[in-house]
Amino acid sequence: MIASGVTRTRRAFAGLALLAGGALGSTAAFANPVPWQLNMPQGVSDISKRVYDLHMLGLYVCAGIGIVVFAVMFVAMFRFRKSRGAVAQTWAHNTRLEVVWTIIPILLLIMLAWPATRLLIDMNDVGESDLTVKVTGFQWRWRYDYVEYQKQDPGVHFISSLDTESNRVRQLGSGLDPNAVKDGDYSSYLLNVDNPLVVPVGVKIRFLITADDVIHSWWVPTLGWKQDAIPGFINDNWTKINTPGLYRGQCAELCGRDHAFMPIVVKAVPQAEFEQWLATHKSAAAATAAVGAAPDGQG
Ligand SMILES: [Cu+2]
Repeated sequence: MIASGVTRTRRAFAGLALLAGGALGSTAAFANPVPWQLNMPQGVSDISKRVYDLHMLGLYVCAGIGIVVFAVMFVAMFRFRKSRGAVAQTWAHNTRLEVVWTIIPILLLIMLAWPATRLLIDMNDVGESDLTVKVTGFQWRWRYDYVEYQKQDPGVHFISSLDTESNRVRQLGSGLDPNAVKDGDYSSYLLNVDNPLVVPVGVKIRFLITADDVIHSWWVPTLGWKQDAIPGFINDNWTKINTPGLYRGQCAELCGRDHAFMPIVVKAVPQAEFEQWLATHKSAAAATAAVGAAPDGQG
C-alpha cells in the first residue's frame, strides 16, 4: 500500500498548505493554496490584505525579539563562560535597565494592538452592504440564501454539496486516485462543489451565518476570516472581493462524520455577470414555486 501511503502524505501536505495558506509570489498563491506554501494567503479583499499585513508585522516583531534575545543569550554563554575565567558580578537590580526592558515591550504591544484593534473594528462593520447572503451549515453541506440585493429580495437559494467526482473517489475502497480529480488545472479533490456561491466583485457582501444541526464554521482563507455557524445564533461577517475568481474553503469546525466533505467554493464574477446569473436563478426559482403551488397537484 505504498501508493496510498504516498497519496496520504501528499494529501497531508496539501492540508498543511491549506492550513498555513500562503503566498509565494505567483498570483495563484493569492487565491488558492498550492502545495508547499509556507505563508498565509494575502487574499482578494482589502480586509484579507490587512490581515496578512498584520500577521507579517507580528512575525517581524517576533523574529526581531527572537534574534535579539538569542544573540544576547549566546554572547553571555560563550564570552563569559567559566572556562574562560569569567567571574560573576555580585550586584542585583539596575533600575535604568529594568525601565528600558519594560518600556520596549509595552511600545511593541501598542504597535501591534493599535492596527489589530482598528482591523477588528473594520471587520465587524457589516453596515451599508449591497448584498446579503445567509449561509446555513448542515451535516454535511451548505445552504445559501440570497436574502437581499440592492434593497430587494432576490428569492434565490440553493444547496451546495461536495462534487460528484470527489464523492465517488472518496468512497472506501473506490481504488480511484484523488490526485486525478481536477477542476481545470487545479487538484480539486474534496475542494469542489456542485453549486458554488456566486457573488459579485467590488460589492460589499454581508454574510449571515448560522447552522441547522451542529456547529460548523464557514471558512474561505482567501477572504481573511472564518466564522462559526451555530444553531440558534446568527453571526455576521462581510467581504468585498477585488478580483474575480474561484475561491475555495472548507468547514472549519469538526461537525461529524463527513466534516471533511463539505467544502466551500465562492465564485466571484463581475457585477453585470452576477446580475444575469441572479435573474436566471430567480426565474427558475419562481417557476419551481409556481409548479409546487399549482392547485391541481401538478409537479
Ligand atoms: Cu461542518
